[in-house]
Amino acid sequence: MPNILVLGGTTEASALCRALAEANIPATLSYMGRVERPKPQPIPVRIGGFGGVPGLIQYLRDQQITHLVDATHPFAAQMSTNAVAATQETGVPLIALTRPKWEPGPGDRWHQVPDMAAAVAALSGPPQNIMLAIGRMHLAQFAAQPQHNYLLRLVDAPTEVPPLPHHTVIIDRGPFSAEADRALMQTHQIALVVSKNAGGTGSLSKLQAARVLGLPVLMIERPLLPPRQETHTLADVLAFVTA
Ligand code: 3Y8
Ligand code: NAP
Repeated sequence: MPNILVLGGTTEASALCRALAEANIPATLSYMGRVERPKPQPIPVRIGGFGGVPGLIQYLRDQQITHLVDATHPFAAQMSTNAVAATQETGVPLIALTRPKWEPGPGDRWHQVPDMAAAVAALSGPPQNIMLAIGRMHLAQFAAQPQHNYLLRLVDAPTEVPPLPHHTVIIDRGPFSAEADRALMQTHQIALVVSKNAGGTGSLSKLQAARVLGLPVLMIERPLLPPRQETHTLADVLAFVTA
């Protein structure tokens, strides 16, 4: 009998959990516990780190996990790296459910940078109204460019004031709509949008809005991950976990 562990936190992970529940395949979804109210799921959920690779190895063995599905966000590089190491050690089969990265299309004005530090460095110009749609974890890095007016979109209200002298906080979680994002950008007279290349549909809206408004986008490329089996489709994952 399969016993699946899904590393979640994405739209695709939630879709997989619905499919596993419908197929009556025993599975557990794992959240890190980053946000106050993670999305309810149709299968049992565990919340919290495992304790590095050793902790994940212990969990896989204690829970007799038969397959590990890494459906984390493409920027969750540490979790994905740990999943590769722990499954190499235990022999538990691993597949990653990922989404294709976004590519610029007609009308897009992208400036692609390799990582967060390069994005910060790219903002060394005169003050602008900038939409930082990258969440909470990396905000402090942008204190190196205090001259801008930042529009911050966060899942939860920040526990401490972000270290940015001029900022406005919007509390909202995706998925978002292009129409609402366009209105938000116009209200705040946004001149530049900073985005991770997350892929998927949950935060595509800001790119669609930027395209309609002819705004430039500073696009942060995904971190490198160790090689592992990957798929973009639920069907492949369901076949993998029932093989
Ligand atoms: C805790 C669990 C689902 C999953 C929905 C997706 C879409 C909506 C869009 C913007 C971009 C951002 C952020 C974002 C999106 C989906 C997906 C996605 C981006 C939740 C969730 C958890 C998190 C963690 C959170 C991070 C933050 C990143 C906000 C649930 C809502 C910016 C990534 O305050 C914090 O500490 C937030 C941390 C990691 C990145 C950061 O650096 O701050 N996601 N997001 C997961 C856990 O505890 O394990 O409640 O659903 C999930 C979702 N957020 O099932 O429908 O699939 O990507 N998440 C980015 O892409 O840039 C918002 O504002 O335009
Ligand atoms: P990360 O930097 O790759 O992971 C840091 C540590 O957090 C991991 O080593 C692990 O701790 C713990 N962790 C991460 N994801 C976990 C999970 N699903 N279940 C249990 N523990 C987890 O991860 P992150 O970027 O902070 O992402 C955290 C969560 O938010 C993930 O579920 C991810 O899918 C989701 N998310 C992230 C982003 C983003 O932009 N990074 C966007 C949307 C959703 P231990 O070493 O102790 O096991």
